[in-house]
Amino acid sequence: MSEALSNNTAANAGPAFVTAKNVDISNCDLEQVHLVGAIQPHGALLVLDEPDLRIVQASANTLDFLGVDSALLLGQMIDSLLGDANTAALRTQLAGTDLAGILAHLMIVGCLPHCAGRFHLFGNRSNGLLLLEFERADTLGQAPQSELFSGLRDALQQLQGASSLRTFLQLAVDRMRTLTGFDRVMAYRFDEDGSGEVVAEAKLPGLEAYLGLHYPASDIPAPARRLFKLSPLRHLPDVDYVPVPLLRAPSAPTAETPVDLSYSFLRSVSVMYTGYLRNMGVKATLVAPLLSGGKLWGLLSCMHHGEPNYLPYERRIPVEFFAQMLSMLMGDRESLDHCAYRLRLDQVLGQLVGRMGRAETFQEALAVGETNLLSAMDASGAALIAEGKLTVLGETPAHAQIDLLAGWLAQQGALVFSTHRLAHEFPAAAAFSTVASGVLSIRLARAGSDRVIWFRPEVLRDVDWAGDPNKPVEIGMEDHEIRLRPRNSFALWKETVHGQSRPWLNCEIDYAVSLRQAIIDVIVERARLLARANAELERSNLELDSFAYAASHDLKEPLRGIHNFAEFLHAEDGARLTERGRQRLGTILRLSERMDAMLESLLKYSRVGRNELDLQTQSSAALVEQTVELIRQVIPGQNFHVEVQPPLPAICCDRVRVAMIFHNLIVNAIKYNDQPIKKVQVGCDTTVDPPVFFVRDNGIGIEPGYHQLIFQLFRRLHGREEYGGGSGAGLTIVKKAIDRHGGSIWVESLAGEGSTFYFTLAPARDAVTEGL
Ligand code: BLA
Repeated sequence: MSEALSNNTAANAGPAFVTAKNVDISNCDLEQVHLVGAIQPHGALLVLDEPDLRIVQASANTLDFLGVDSALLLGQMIDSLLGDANTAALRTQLAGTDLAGILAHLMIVGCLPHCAGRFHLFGNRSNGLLLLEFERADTLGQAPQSELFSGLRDALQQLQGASSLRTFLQLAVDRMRTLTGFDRVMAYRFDEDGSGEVVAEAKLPGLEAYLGLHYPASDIPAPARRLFKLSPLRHLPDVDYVPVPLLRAPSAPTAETPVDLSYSFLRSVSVMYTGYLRNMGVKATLVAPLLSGGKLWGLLSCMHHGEPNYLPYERRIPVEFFAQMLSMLMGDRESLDHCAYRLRLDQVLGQLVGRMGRAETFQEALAVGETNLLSAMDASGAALIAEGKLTVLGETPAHAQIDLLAGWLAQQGALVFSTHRLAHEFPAAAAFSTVASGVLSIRLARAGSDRVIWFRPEVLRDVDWAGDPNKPVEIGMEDHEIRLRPRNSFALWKETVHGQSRPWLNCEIDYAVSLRQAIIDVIVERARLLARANAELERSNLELDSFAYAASHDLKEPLRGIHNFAEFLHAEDGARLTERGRQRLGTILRLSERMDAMLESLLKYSRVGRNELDLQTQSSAALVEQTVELIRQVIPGQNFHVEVQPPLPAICCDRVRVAMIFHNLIVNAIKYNDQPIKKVQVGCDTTVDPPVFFVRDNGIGIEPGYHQLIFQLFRRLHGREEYGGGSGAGLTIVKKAIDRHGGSIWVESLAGEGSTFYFTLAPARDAVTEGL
């Protein structure tokens, strides 16, 4: 026997055998099942060199199977086995076929020099070697072709008409059982974690049902899964077979790697698998992968319990064809199942997009009203986090918990994130797993935590395992060596699964992605419109400023004329006027002076808007200090005290305009003040972004009803001569200078209790349009 041989007797050792000395449960995954160096006995295998077709390896059963002892075949050309005619036909076949990545049916050979039968000949090329597999051609017991095809056609029609995936799979297993004659046929679906569940079953009455049972991922290790992708059908006709070793020419180096049997149909299987099958009372198997959308969705697994069951090639062909047809129909069927739901979600998406176009804000469109984030979506709650504000719908975790989750989601970085086992990935979520074991979330901005999150509650689920999933193997003593064996007991093992919700469907994730795109389109469009409106506003402001400048500048000259001539009149002819006339002349003079002061203010106001800002970083403390110094010089004699509260930050601003802002606010604080000692405090809250400056006084205060009016041009709250007069433009100019920096100004005050003016010199941080 070959060293690499794997069989069911414990005496064998080699790379295919797993012992407890080098194993934990994960090393089933390491077993090189494709390098097993042996085949099952229902065929024969030769390994040839090309191009001369010399036999370098032969399975030990060629005498029984093909009439020539394998020892005699080794080193010979293939003609010695096949005869000239067959060899010539084979060469023609080989010349026209690429045999890499496939086991192709090459031809039927008969009239061999040493043997009477007819054989199917299959071929595969790998690592520079040609593998030829022989299986007996069977002419007995075949159904006529027409019967076979009409059976398949009926099956196809029924499957297409199936109303759900469940009925589809039931039809599939029923039909598969008729086609194969196996005692039991199961549809087995893989879960994301590699474990699986029997989701449909057709069986002989009286056999124990496996329907609904779950099997752990380790029952079908990775090497076995890999092979599913390579061959459309796997067959083990007799679980108790004696493996047939592959023999090499005596001259072959013994250290040579065993030939790769990944594509071989006859390959001998792992003892772990046969051990497992025996434990299940299985005598023969046939397994076909089920693919959906190109991914391994599950298996069609056929088992025979009473006796071995060999399906010759002629009968396997329709089975293989049927299994591939099922895979093709599966993808359609799965998406069809959710068709109505998908349609409803599409409708809601359309409505939400429409509403976002009309509503003030997208938050309002998504969270208020009959159609909202929760409509149609199979979720129990939703949260919308936008511009730092949280809005919730339905059943959700507490606000602080949502904040915590949003922070974690932001770290994950994905545009779309979904899980139906949140606490497994984010342990802190265990605290709210009853409401949110399932989470689907879309990110709305590149930075920041703006996002939509849908929640699904925990669903406690009972899983029926076929035996304890945590102990898929048993350790036994054989030949004084400890060996792993597939577990013996398939006793029902019930487990209640915690911390999981229903999984999210593809159509739900698609919907979330589309909604995300729609929200982002709306945000971008809004930002674009806002930018355009701002640009227009800026232009019209500039025009207005130019107009104000021109008007006030041009009006000043005629006004000066009026004032001068009135003064001349007063100086030269004043004595001749009546008392009333003199008084009227005095009024003309006063009014023209006032108008001049107003025009001057208007000029200043327009200047604030017209010229570019000269932005430079400077110390606001120094700026305030110089301003206060200046004020001391222009209003001497007043009893006032300005207290500057540190720290005042360094700021990037236009020095002249900001000095003017502080100047106006501090002068107002002294002017509108009837206290014996006029106190002014200047300071800044630097803990917020942007920092907020304030100028506080103990003056006369402003009634709340006037808090907006005071910023309007030439708006005065007192008599013209009260509180030192003035044109009533100071605060308007201050506001304009602040607006130009992108900041804002507001006042807190009550009549008689002093006022505090607050202002910023930069725009408020806007999280939504930031970095989409
Ligand atoms: C292979 N195990 C397999 C295969 C299936 C299963 C379908 C592939 C069979 C093939 O390729 O022909 C398991 N079959 C199932 C299950 C169901 C079914 C779960 O019908 C459920 C209804 N197997 C074990 C344990 C081990 C193990 C405990 O159960 C090892 C620790 C190993 N299984 C194992 C190995 C193979 C395998 C090594 C590969 C066999 C081979 O192709 O050589």
